[in-house]
Amino acid sequence: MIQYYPFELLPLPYLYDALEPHMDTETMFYHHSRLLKTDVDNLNRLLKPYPEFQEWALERLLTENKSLPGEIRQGVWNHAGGVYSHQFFFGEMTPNSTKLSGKLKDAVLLDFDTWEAFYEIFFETALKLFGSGWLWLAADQRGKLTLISLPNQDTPLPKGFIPILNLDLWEHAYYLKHKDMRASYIKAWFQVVNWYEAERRYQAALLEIALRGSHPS
Ligand code: MN3
Repeated sequence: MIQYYPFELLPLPYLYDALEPHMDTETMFYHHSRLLKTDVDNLNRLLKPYPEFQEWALERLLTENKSLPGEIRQGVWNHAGGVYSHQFFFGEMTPNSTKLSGKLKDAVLLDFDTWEAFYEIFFETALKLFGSGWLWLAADQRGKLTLISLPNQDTPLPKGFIPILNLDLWEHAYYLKHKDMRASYIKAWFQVVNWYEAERRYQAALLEIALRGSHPS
């Protein structure tokens, strides 16, 4: 879904308590209804005096961020990044049991050798990210999977990567339930990843890469 100003707080695709016991109700409630809402409101506030940029889709505000006026560039980067990253994150979790499958499974095995090796490197990279930020699993221009650690609300979009999964590693994402034990949060997140959604995203990424290839910009 392509989104434009004024941006809205989109509902979660499940109830706040649906991911229990892995993702607790209180964290999901505050994370969505307060933290994401704040990013939505701040992004709208920044763009309100700039009708010319209200026509830009959410992703364009990130991919072409450097073209924005200096006085709103960093703020839009932060809050559009927050809106994009959180919608993406909330959209990739499910109370249902799913399994890595399809083309994404083939790519994981090709690029990381085994599921166990993928899990371990993902886990260790997420654990090591210093401070607040996100770990992204993304496809590069050739469809190869790569892990990208980024600080704050930064996204890998401006460098042409196509995100497949992202893990919120800000303390607000886990502190209420897991306190300072980031490792137990990462394990819990793996229990609720929607691998069917990840496969859908990866297939869409492959299509986008094929289209880019046939229409070089
Ligand atoms: Mn967050």
